[in-house]
Amino acid sequence: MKRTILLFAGLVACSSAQAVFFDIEPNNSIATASPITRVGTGLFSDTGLGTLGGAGGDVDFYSIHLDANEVLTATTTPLSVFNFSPDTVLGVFTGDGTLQEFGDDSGDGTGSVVRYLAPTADTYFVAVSGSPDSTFTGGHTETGQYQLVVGVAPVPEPASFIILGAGLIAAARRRRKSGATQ
Ligand SMILES: [Ca+2]
Ligand SMILES: [Ca+2]
Repeated sequence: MKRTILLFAGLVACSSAQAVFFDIEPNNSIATASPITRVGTGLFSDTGLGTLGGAGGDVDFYSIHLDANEVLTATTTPLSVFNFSPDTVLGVFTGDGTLQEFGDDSGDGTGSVVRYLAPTADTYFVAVSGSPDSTFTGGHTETGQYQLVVGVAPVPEPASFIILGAGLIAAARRRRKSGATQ
């Protein structure tokens, strides 16, 4: 019985940080962004399959909530021709439409990476478009399927390091003391 409960708890812990999000058209603007829904708080990762559709000019916006001091990392991998097509660009926007981060080619292909540190708790927007559409307004002819992976991690505050450090020192002292009495 105990093992069943532990297994169930483990499954809940695993599933709480994972889901799948979708490229739901129309999502060519912040106002119509497809949602990436976080479950719980803290560490999070999620993946979705998106398509730059039509004859080009498609842009896909995704919304995600970030707390203050959380780092968002997003990557696209071209799938129609692995690593090369569609040639993507990636952006992170605040709700007022201001582009905060931009990425084009990363690594050995034409997929993209962006990293962003959220200054305040808010809804932010990850945008995927085709190269060379650096304004995310559809100025490109790229088409095809891509994988979008999104990860979120809180940045530890300096105070946490101090508390953690103090805890480790205290634990080491306790261990040394108990070792001395044996
Ligand atoms: Ca779209
Ligand atoms: Ca690119």
